[in-house]
Amino acid sequence: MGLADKVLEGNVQAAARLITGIEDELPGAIQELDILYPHTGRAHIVGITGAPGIGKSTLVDCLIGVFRKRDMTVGVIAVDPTSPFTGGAILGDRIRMQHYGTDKDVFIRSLATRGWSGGLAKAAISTVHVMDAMGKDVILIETVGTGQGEVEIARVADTCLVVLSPGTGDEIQVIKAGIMEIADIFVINKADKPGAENIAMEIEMMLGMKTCPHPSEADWKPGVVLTEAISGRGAEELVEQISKHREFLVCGGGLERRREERAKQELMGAIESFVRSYFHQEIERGGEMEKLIADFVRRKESPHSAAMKIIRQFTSQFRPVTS
Ligand SMILES: Nc1nc2c(ncn2[C@@H]2O[C@H](COP(=O)(O)OP(=O)(O)OP(=O)(O)O)[C@@H](O)[C@H]2O)c(=O)[nH]1
Ligand SMILES: [Mg+2]
Repeated sequence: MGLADKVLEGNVQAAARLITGIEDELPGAIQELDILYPHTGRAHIVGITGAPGIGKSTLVDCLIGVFRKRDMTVGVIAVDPTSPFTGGAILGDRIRMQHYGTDKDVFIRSLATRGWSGGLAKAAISTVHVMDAMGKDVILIETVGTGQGEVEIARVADTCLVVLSPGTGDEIQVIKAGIMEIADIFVINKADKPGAENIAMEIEMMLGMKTCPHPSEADWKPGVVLTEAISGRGAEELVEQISKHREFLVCGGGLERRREERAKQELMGAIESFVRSYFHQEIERGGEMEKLIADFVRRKESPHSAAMKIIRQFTSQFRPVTS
């Protein structure tokens, strides 16, 4: 039995091995993913983003609890864009979510990144597919807010939570980083600290001025939920909001639109990685490429004209057969 078949049976070890293969970009893992793909598309994908230390992992822990009470199965992907040498956040996530270490219906996985790049989103999307194929009802993706990266990860999610907390000056950052656009729900965590209500009010005010770029989602007004992840207060309401948002997406066509958007992004990613590795091999192999590179070095070709020649040659090999 192959890895993919075991994953479809919900085998955790097989899923873990497959995800490691995906991270290492092993060709075998990509083939297994191909087998899984028709079995995906059922899970609700929730992105959770916000500044370091804002309480995302603690919140994820609470959310798992609420979903489990509703008899829903959960997958968690903790993305750590910090240096692999610090390792702090990964360890932290493991410790904070260890409540569910023995629950077979909760599958938690950290994705170590080697610098933030498009590759991260690719590994995250593929990991989502694995958990989806395992039959997880909800998949939570925790990511640290670092600007561009979080916008990228937001595209992976059906529902995106932006977590803020009092006393961090986040209110201003929200506008700066264009976070307004990606938030489906705002979470003001650490509501036990003073100032939470004020942030909520500021967000509400900003929401009044927001325009939605997608007509199918223009009717959604992002909710603002106050939570206290250390005690679990607000977690039920947050799950309610998440369900409401899903319902809204399903009924209004937004889910289709988001998934189409994601499919395009995935397709582009697949094309890019194929083309990159193809040309990388070609350059390594030398041959005709070598002459072009030599011309390029001697300034006989510009980068653009050299690239065009190479691409023309490449596309002629892959021209579709017309009958
Ligand atoms: N007072 C208070 N502290 C909280 C709350 N939620 C989380 N914390 C604390 O905040 C600290 C950071 O929590 P994490 O859940 O690790 O935060 P995070 O956003 O996942 O952090 P990174 O993954 O490192 O970005 C921990 O010490 C938590 O106990 C809350 O609601 N109130
Ligand atoms: Mg964390």
